[in-house]
Order: sequence, then C-alpha cells, then structure tokens
Amino acid sequence: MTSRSSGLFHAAQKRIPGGVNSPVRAFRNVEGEPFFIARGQGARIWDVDGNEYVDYVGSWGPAILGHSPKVVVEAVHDTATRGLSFGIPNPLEVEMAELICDWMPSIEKVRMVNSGTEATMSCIRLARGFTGRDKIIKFDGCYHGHADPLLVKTGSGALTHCQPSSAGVPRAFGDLTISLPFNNAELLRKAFHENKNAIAAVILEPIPANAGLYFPEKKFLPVVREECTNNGAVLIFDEVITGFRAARGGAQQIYGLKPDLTALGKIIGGGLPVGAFGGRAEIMDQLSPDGPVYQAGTLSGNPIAMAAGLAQLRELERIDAWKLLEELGAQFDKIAREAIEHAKLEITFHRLGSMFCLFFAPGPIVDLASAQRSDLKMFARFFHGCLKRGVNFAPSQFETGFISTAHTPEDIKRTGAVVREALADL
Ligand code: HOZ
Repeated sequence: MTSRSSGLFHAAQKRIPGGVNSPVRAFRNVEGEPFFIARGQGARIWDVDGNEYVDYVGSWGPAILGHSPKVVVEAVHDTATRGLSFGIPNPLEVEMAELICDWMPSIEKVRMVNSGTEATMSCIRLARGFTGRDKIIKFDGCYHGHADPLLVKTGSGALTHCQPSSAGVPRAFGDLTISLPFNNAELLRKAFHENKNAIAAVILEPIPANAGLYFPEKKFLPVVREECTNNGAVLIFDEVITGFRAARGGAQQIYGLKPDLTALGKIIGGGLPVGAFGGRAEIMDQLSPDGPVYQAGTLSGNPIAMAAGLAQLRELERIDAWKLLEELGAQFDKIAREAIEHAKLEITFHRLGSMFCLFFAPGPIVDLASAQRSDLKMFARFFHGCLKRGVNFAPSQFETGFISTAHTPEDIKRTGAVVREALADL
C-alpha cells in the first residue's frame, strides 16, 4: 500500500520542481522520499501517515521554543483578528526594531525583510552603495541564501546536491565574489592586499552552520574584523541561524566582536517568513528613502510576523532559554559522545549550545574541505536508522541539528538510545 506521504510526493513532483519548495528537503542525498508533515507540538512532529518523531530540524532553526508554542500561536491569532497585512507602518515594527537593537548592540538601525536571503542580499547592496566598491569576500561552505553574488562555493542545499556554485549566476557577478577557505587568515590578508580599495564587504557566518557545524579558530574573527577596518570594507555577520540562538546577543556576543552589518532571520519570525538586517546607523542611513540604496517589500514588517517574532523573543527571555538550551545541549553532548565511543567509528561531534552536528569523518573539521571528508553514504544510513526509530535529523550531512526548549531530558535520553542503535547498525 502506498503511504500518504509517498502519494503526496508523487503528486508534488508533477507540479513542483523536485517535489519540494526548497531543495534540501527532497532527501536526494540520503535516498528515499521525504515525509509530509501533518502537525507538530513541542519537540514532536507527526507525518501524514501518523508516524511520530522527535524533531531536531525545528524548521531549520526558527522553532527554538518547539512547535506551536502557545505564546506565539496566541500572538498570531490575536494579531490576525485585527488585519493580516496593510503595507502601512504598524507599532509592532517599532517594538521589534527596538528589541533587536537592544539585544544586539552593534545594530543601531534595522530594517525588516521577509527571509534570510533578502537580508544578506540587502546587506551586500548596501555595503556596495556605502563603499562605492564592487567586490565581496565570502568563505567556502558559508551559505547566505540564494542571491546571485552569494551562490559561489556555498553550503546547505547547494552543497548537499553537489552544486555549490549555481548555474544561472552571470559570470560577471561571480567574478566579483572571492570565496576563501574559512579559518584562513593569511589568505584573507592576501586577498585584501591583491584587491586594494576594491573590497566592499566581507560576509561570513561567524559560526558556520550550513556545511555541518564548525567553529572559528581563536584568532580568525578578530583578524577578519581588523582587516575590514584597516581596508575600509564592511564586515557583515550572517547570524540568520545563530542570531538569538547561540546566545541572546548571537555569535557576536560570544566572540565579543562588532560587525558593521548583521543579517537575521529564522528565530525573529517565530516560524513566519521574516528576515532583518541592521548595523551602524551611518551605513543604514544610505537606504532609501534617506539614501541612494534601494530596498523595499510589500510584506516587510508584516504585523503577524512581527507579533510572532516578538512573542517568541520575549518568551526566550522570560524563561532564560539560553541557560536551559545549554543544559539540554550538554546532556545531548554527553549522550552522543558516549554513543559514538561505543560505536568505535570515526565520527567528529560538534556542539555549541543548542546546535550540533555529527560528521562521519575524523577531525579536526575547521572548514569546508575538512567537512567534505565526511562519508556521505554512512551519514545516509545513519539518518534512516534514526528516522525509522522516530528521531528526525536534517536529511543532509551539511546541516546543523537544533535542540529546542521543548525537548525534555527524556526526549534526549531516548534520542541517545536511538543514535546508539543506529550507529551500531552501520
Ligand atoms: N537552507 C535551509 C537550511 N540551511 C533549508 C531550508 C529549507 O529547506 O526549508
């Protein structure tokens, strides 16, 4: 008998390219077919065939309070009864802007958009407008959404499907993007030296989370900051994943650095489609209508999205979520490492707070090249071993797992047992 998920996937493939609205969901590199979701509550999700899973995808980041958190659902409901969208300024936009600037002090002014892609894309245009320069530097494996200048040696779904640089990006655009290995300060210095007064911006995920999860070495981010300052380039932190998750003030709080611009998304929308970008007032004031850099959006600052995001952020603060997430993360860490040790396999486990990744490769993993040493076939078998036992991890080696405040110590204990069994089967 065909499962309902399978039936839906076949119907979807006739009308949606690849059957999905975002490529990494297609399960291509883990083989098999994606399941279709019916509902989620807390740390659990149920597919349309009634199977239950403990979920560590968390909508790829936004669901930091778990699925359908009461405070967010009520805020959405309450706001929706007064209107869905106006395209007229609303008070919630001001509240959101004030909250973001308060929690991330490098942001003096902020503008709301509808996705992380819009946020990073707007940062690049703004940096070019501000500096009057064209070239940008990014890092291999860092994924910043799917805007043209950033689809060069990128991560996430593009990397999963072995096309880290996209067709359809005009060569002239690609030529303006320099992609360097992450954690390589020497090559960054060299790139600045060879492109004197030509670099508008350096963009990076301060904690890369789209080619698995790895970390900046101690001196790397300070060198990036210094080089940008010395060369008059705009430093852009893509904190679409880490913003308000890695810490209340994001990765920039952890590393004690101030970027010039920051791109945000995911968590600030509470599960609705939202992005934001902000930073130094002097740069942000270049935006239209004050300045010459154009950027706009019918649904930007949408009241329901603002209400959802504000409810989620305030709840994080109310429950001191970062402390709880660290506790849950530490428990996950211990259980995962024990399971890995028991399996006697070459697996590298990385975790920071509520973010984690198991690389099926020996360490150290510090950049895209080392992440790509992973055994993707083994990852695929592990993924399915967990899924069939009721634990949902992202269907790609090159993504990050997310723990939410709704995961209980029992969920994590059960996950540990599942990971141990799945590894034993490999
Ligand atoms: N780019 C997202 C993961 N880093 C995937 C989004 C999705 O497929 O929903």
